[in-house]
Amino acid sequence: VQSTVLGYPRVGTNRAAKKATEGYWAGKVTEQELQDAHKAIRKERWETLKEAGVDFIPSGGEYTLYDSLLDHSFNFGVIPQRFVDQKLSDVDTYFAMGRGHQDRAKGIDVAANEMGKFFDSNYHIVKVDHTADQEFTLKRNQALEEYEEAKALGIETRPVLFGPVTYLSLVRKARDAPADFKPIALLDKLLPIYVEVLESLKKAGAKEVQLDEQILVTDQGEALAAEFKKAYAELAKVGLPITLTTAYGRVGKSIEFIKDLPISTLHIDLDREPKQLDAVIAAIKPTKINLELGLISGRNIWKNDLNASKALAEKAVAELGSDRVRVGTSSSLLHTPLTIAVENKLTPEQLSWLSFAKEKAGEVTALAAALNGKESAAFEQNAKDIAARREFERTSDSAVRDRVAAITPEQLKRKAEFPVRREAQKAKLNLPKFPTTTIGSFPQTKEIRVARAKFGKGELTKEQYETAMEDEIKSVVAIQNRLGLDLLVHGEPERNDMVQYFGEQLTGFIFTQLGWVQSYGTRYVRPPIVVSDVSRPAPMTVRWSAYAQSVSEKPMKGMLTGPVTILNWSFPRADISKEVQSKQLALALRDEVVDLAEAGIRAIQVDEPAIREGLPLRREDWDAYLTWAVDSFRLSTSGVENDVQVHSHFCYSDFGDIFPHIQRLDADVISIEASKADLKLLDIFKQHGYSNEIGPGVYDIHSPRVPSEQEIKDRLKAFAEVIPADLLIVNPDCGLKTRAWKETEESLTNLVNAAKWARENLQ
Ligand code: THG
Ligand code: ZN
Repeated sequence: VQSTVLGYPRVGTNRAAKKATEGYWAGKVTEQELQDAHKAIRKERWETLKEAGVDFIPSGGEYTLYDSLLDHSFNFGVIPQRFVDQKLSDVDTYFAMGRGHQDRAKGIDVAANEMGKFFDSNYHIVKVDHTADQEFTLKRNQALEEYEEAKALGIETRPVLFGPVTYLSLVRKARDAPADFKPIALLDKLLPIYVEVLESLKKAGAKEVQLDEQILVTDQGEALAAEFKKAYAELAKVGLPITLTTAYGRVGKSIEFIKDLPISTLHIDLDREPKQLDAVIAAIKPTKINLELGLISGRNIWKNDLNASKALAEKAVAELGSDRVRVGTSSSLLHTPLTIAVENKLTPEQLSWLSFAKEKAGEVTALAAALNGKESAAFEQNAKDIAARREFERTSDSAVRDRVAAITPEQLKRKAEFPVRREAQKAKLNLPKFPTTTIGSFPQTKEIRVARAKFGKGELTKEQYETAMEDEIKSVVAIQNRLGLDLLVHGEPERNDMVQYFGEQLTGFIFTQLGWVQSYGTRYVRPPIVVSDVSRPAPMTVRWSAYAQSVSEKPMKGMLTGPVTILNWSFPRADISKEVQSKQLALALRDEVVDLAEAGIRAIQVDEPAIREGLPLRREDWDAYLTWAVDSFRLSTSGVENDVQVHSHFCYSDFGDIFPHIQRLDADVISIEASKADLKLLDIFKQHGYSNEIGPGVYDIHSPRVPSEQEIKDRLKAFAEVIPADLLIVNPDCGLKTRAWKETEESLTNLVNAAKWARENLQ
């Protein structure tokens, strides 16, 4: 039984990748130094996996300077004309495609390709535009280059690429392409590039290639049988054994055609979907296909129960024989932090529960060794650690458990229906028509970050820090008054990450010092870890919101992160369901919402930007998820009187398919991203309608560009054609923390003027 790791974090020790790349962007690192730094990180990764004893070590298309889907497009010569026109160097063209490029002096201003969430993870891929007449050329053979780079270090690797069907399923079609064009139609043109890469790898001595076809765990994958058949028949002609990998879910019915593909090995996810093992074994048993068992989770940070994994693997060995079975990670380890070895604030007990990428590589090889009949100390230690964790899990907080068990249907409902609440809120808030507001955060200036860092290091006393934050809040309130906004916010200067901030104030979470996980490009997050039952020992935000209200005549909106988003952007515990964890969070937030209202806060926003991202990949699983996700939101917001206006905000607009569930949240006001040129959102309204108040973002905050007053008027006019004018509120499309003050003030001035115009001119 051999061992495999599908992919590994790209961050490097001490976040070397981020430092090198951002240093290059800032002009402080030369291109040669940039490339050398990344080469050193690749070496470090390969050596780590080699030392761990992994048999199949990944190389090629899973390492990247920005994003690996972007790499594939660039390598295949898919460079939209607007980037070619800038005449930048290759590496600058590549970065421009990922993050845009602006250089006023040189007259360069080109917007990035769109980003999208990678399956149901918090990682973003860059989706390059493909035209209907797209041509492909092998501009760069990255898989071969990196295979040879590893070989020169004496390390044999398994080159990785996205499979052609998943590649074409994930990229974007150009905006001006015909409506019925889908990139998958380009398959015939793309296959010769893959053949060329596979031939070069075979010639260079590669033993096999790993083609990632995660699209096979989606419903969409089921409709692609013909494309898979065609693609793999073509690729198999090269004669290089193909390992086809799936991850993030179950292959489901698609196994019926997968088993007939001319591949040598199939990889399946047994972390998320252990139940699929029997069906997959039964399907491939009569074939010659090997089975790679994705047992060590690429999605969580818990130590694997090696004995349980061994039992599953033994089942496969009994059916297929040990030559046909391999064990590995369930997905790339890109979603996990690098190593627990550098964590110095976690207790030995906590550390004994956890396993990050490096430790997971060790689990993979310990499991393989055990299956090969070799006793290892690691295996024995694992059994002890798992037993200790199970013991800990039994020490539940009975008050929290009882409270979740006692949730009643009444707790999921506001006291009255929306029309009644609306009248009560109107009387209390006294807002004009087309009320203006913002999503919550204002620019996080350097001074704010410095103050927070100093407080963290003990260089500022609690009192000094709180005074600094209060001064900032006072100033943000004054600015909003000067701009003429109607519903104010405190600006969130006291917050770091919108999930971490709440996690830190709840019991049941632990935090890493250096557990960085890539979110996109050079941006990382440190997801909190849920380790036990969650509760709120004390109010979390009331002090700041109450202060802000005390220095404002106008109503102040309280700001919270919703239960589903806190859970999605954390590492959940594995011993109880996400539903229960989400409800525990919801109860903690419910208390906060009630406390805010009692402190005189009349509007409270509970953000759920991750509710769409957490949607299961299989439609048949949607209802179960949406039921508890929507119930959790309702539980957190329904404890208040009718006159408290509940808001919610969603960052991504791709929720056409779940819009009825957004309605079911029954927030009094929602704000959503709708500022992209194509305004797909308006179609959704035309189709479904929406009965509560709504603020479709009137401009895109993700760019420093200031929208003109006319532009915002035009947008409001377009919205008013599909949404009743008296339900419309006026806001930017997301929080302003990544923006500078200058453009923020200019943009909001235009927004306020456009709203005044709307009051006069839109019925
Ligand atoms: N929080 C969390 N997840 C998220 C977002 C978030 N996922 C989706 C989206 N927002 C991702 N966006 C970002 C934007 C900026 C950064 C990370 C994710 C970022 N990170 C800093 C960095 O890499 O330098 C580190 C920030 C820190 O010190 O904590 O800028 O808002 N959980
Ligand atoms: Zn947002």
